[in-house]
Amino acid sequence: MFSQALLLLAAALPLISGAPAPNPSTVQRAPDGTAASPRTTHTVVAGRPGLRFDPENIVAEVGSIVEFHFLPLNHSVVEASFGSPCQPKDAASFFSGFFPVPRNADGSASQSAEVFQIEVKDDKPIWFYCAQNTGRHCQSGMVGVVNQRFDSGNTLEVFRGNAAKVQGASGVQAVVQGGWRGANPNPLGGF
Ligand SMILES: *[C@@H]1O[C@H](CO)[C@@H](O)[C@H](O)[C@H]1NC(C)=O
Ligand SMILES: [Cu+2]
Repeated sequence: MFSQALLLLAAALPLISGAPAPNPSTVQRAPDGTAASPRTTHTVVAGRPGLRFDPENIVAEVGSIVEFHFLPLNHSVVEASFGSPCQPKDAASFFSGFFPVPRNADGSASQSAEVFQIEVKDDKPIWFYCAQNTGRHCQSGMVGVVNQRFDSGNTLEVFRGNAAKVQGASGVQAVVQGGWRGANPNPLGGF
């Protein structure tokens, strides 16, 4: 009962103060006092079709998981800032490491036995790119975003356009960080 009252209060406060009401996913995520809220997993496939993430413009509620699956040949995902498309946002930016995946001899779909997961910790946009420099994946458009602000000029198309203008190499992090890399819990995910 106490936490329910708290939730109602939290929902009402912004109305009193004149600030925008919280979006439903923020309210939904408030602690319910009994168990953690179930998490939604959003699957993103790196390398389909070609040098792209699919989907590449993801809407994911706070608290949900974005799970990257990797196709041939050798992709990765790194967090960037909007203003600097092919470089890590900062020292703490997530980095999946590279996922070398051979093509199946018969041409059928193959994907890495491992995935990389990040948690959506707040409702700010999360810009990301593939740091494979062989073939200049970021500069070729292998970029994406979680929770783009659709009322802002900072769109995925502008980000991709700026990535295409990057002259130098893409940046990587020294170590896998900022997420979880491990055995694919959903081998058919995204297919
Ligand atoms: C995958 O790409 C990374 C970065 O370019 C490279 O260091 C690594 O050797 C590649 N792995 C394979 C098996 O090609
Ligand atoms: Cu790539």
